[in-house]
Amino acid sequence: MLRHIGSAVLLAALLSVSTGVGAAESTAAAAKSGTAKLTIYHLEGRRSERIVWLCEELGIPYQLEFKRGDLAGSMQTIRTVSPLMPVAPTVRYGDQVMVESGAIIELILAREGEGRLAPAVTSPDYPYYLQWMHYAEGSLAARVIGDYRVALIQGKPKQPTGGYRLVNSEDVVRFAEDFLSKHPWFGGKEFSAADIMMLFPINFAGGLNVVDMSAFPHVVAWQKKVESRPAYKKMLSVARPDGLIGSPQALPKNN
Ligand SMILES: N[C@@H](CCC(=O)N[C@@H](CS)C(=O)NCC(=O)O)C(=O)O
Repeated sequence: MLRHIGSAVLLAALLSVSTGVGAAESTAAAAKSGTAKLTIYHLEGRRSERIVWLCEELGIPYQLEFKRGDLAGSMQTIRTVSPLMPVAPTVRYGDQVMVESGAIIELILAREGEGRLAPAVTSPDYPYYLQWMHYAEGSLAARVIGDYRVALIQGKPKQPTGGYRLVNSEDVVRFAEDFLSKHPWFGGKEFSAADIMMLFPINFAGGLNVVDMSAFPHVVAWQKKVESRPAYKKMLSVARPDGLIGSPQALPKNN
């Protein structure tokens, strides 16, 4: 038991604040405007990239706050803004502070999207869009990160015996694969914010060997397609200037 608690604490550190990456540099302000109403408190390579990417797709101004190369320092800044729920993304929008990337994206789209990056509510694509917007965190990230944590501690999770089989990381990616074999984007016919939501957990699943992505060619093709978008590349240049840093430890392949 003690071993498990110790491992969980170690993992929380790996996933968030303690990376052993060099000394803190001054806060990188990749702001497009000093007067932006949106400030994004960011950790390089983490979910806050979704908000930067969204803003780049929409062409709306934002102020980006993080300490380059220093995840612990960036997290310290986040703690000052959101002490009870220090996570990335945290944003300040006007005079309100908000967490939860999906909700932040919906807010920005509702107020500033002017109908972009989401199908019309009356479109047959709208239910798909909503499903994947929520699936990204609710089903996909939850399973993938849960399975990853268990696998780090005790190897690949075993299915319980007795006939009841839990949905696992392969299952949640397979569902995405099936959808993408019939639709070009998670929002149906057009690229949308649902694609922005889905990329982080898909990259986590494949990049850390939680799921063998070679079994899911439509997902891999979609990954390449979204990562080639100019707005995604712009996001990388401002929000991940030194590539992925402080990545959690990958699982052994085919573990
Ligand atoms: N469901 C949340 C998850 C936020 C979250 O857990 N972010 C990670 C970075 S990707 C984090 O800040 N982790 C810090 C920790 O768990 O201590 C969202 O989508 O915004």
